[in-house]
Amino acid sequence: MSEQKTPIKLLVLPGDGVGPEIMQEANRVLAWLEKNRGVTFDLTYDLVGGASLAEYGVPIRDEVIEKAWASDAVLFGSVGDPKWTHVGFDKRPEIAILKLRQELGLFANLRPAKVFDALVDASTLRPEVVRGLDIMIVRETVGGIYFGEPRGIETLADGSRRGINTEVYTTGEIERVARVAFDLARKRSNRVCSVEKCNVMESGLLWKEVVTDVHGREFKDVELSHMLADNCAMQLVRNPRQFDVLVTGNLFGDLLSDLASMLTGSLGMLPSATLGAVQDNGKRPALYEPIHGSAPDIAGQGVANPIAQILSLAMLLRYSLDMQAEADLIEQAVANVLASGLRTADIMSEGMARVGTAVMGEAIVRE
Ligand code: GGG
Repeated sequence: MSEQKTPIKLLVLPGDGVGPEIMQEANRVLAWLEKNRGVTFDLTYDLVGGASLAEYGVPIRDEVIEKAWASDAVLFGSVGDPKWTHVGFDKRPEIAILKLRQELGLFANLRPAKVFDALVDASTLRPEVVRGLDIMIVRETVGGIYFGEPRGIETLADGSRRGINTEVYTTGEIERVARVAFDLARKRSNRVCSVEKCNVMESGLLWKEVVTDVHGREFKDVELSHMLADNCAMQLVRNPRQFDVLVTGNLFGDLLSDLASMLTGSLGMLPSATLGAVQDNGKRPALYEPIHGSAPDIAGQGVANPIAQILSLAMLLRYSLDMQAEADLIEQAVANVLASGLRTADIMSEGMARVGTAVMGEAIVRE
């Protein structure tokens, strides 16, 4: 990286639970980059989720959305706090991330599931099934059943209640996320598997049709296959290395990526990038966050795994700033630290050295 003059504007939103602890470790990496790679960050911090509810009475303020638009990228921690479980839906901490995705139009959530050599034994599957696993799940994030109307809980004439959510996808929403998946596949092993439930869902039928059309029109060089979501869950556990890029809707992507995380050893290992459309000014809104939530059961104990947060920063460097060498350095540092035997509790195995959040973060920076 050559000497860079204009500071890179990052909005940093640590959130709830373990969010602030793991963000501190990503901060160490940012400080290292400033010191050693001639880059300057202009960091703005703000509250989201339960932390924002406690201070401002809302999970996210409009001002935070505006700050996100004004930034080069958003680095997000995690949201969720059991204290706010019994409030109305619009007062849940999780609304913060859903609203950020919606307002910034962040429609493509890239969730890589990669097995580090040192962690093959930490996987829930046998080492020979997961060694070298490297898949990319592309999850649609602003449509589908999370946002479709009608939705709500209504009381029926007999006094019983009915909860409603609706799965809705338009051709445009499917086309743009399919393009992201095909583009990514071209830079990888050139294979896309599109996942839906077209045997029982109209939206799944349209999903399959539209992905097939986009493929036929623009990406004939990429190998395309289709799979039902239930079969995909089974295949991910049976033989995950058959996949390269998976593209799917909001709900299936959420479920399948959590499943895939266990193939890598822990939910604490998986980073993500959520990308929007390139704007007229050439900027592309983007948010980077671990796929895991706030883990309130271990918050404040200094034991959370900071790797997903640090790898999310590596994705930010790669996708928003085109700092490929620096992203590679971070990923290699994580691999080396794991190879040296350091483990947080979630990836601990016999004979390894158990460490807390800060020691893991420091070791990655030192490496
Ligand atoms: N870092 C991810 C996070 O905080 N997740 C909490 C959550 O509930 N997210 C909903 C979603 O990813 O759709």
